[in-house]
Amino acid sequence: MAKLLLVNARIATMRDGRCSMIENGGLVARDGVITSVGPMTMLNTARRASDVEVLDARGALVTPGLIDCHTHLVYAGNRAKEFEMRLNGSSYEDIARAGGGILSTVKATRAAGGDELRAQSQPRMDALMSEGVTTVEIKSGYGLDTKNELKCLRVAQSLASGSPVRVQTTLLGAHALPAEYKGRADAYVDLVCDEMIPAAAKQGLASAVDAFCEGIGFTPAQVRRVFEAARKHGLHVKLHADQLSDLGGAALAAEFEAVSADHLEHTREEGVKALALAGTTAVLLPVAFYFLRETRLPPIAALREHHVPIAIATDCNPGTAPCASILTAANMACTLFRLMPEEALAGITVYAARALGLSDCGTLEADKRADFVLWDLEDPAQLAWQVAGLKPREVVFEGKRRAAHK
Ligand code: DI6
Ligand code: FE
Repeated sequence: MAKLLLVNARIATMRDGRCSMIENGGLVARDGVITSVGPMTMLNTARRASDVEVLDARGALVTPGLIDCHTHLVYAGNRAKEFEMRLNGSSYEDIARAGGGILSTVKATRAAGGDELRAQSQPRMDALMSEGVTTVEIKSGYGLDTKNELKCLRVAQSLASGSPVRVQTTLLGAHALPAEYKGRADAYVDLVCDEMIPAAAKQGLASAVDAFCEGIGFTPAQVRRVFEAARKHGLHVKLHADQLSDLGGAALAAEFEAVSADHLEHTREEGVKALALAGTTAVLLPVAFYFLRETRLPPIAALREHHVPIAIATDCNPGTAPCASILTAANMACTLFRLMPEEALAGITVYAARALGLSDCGTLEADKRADFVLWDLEDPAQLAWQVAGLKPREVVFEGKRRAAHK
């Protein structure tokens, strides 16, 4: 059995969302799973057996592996032209209604073969991993027909093969209405429910289903049908809810016991209460807020008051968040949404795991995966304080050491 012994570490376990540190701590992992964590004096540090690898942290700060729980990082092309259009005064919604936006990425993504799509997506995955990300959620949503949605999910899964990172895939067939279904949104929703969801479930290509509930996306009634189909196939649900307008998305997600409701800028207190009752995690996406220069803040005070767990993610996508940096998202969660650094760090570890319905990662405790990151930092708050440019000393994936990307 492979055993790893981490010694001389300052460990922020993130248990209960807290940054409280174990000074002079250590951790024992066996076969990729943590068996104990605590002060060095309490650990069984017997290291005579030849199969024990000792990792001397030399006083490094150690956090759980970071988790990006909301990305659309598999896509082809870029949207720099639309960025220029917006700088000249068009709105994101105007561009979408004129057939640009998501649909322009759909065109490029459909045209790309699987290898090409993988080659274009890989650098975004590498960028996340270089910051200490050990688990990434990736959504489809730029294929918008069965063949291309499944292609995107396969490419997403392939980014994890030959790599230590864990990928969780989500089918987002109900992201936008493809041009060939113009005026026939319900027929497209039939395709999502009757073909895409069953195929993705059968082929093991997705563990969750998401939808874009919005004026420029799908109505609550259509989302409901998508969720019913997901439920029938035993998949988790999550929702792009109340990003640009309040269609009651948070309450709808809660009604289906969604693992997460994401964005939430326009969610009102009833929606927050519904999330709390359902145990749904709120995922906040400050990079999209920044990039669209939004002004309406998500209901942070109400989320805190009702004890809704808050996760933070990049939303990495070409239209509203061309950003493959989880630490930038954590920083913006503090600067733009006024989260405390401890909340931001919990948002990219323990609560990000919860937003994915994962109970085996996100904290450093016995029985969790031995995914952790060594940082040459004094204070864990520095992870959210620094604006760009922070890299870990080393990342350990399931108890296996891997030198950090430079
Ligand atoms: N909300 C978003 O912020 C992204 N998708 C979504 O449903 C934007 C996707 C894009 O513009 O390409
Ligand atoms: Fe998104």
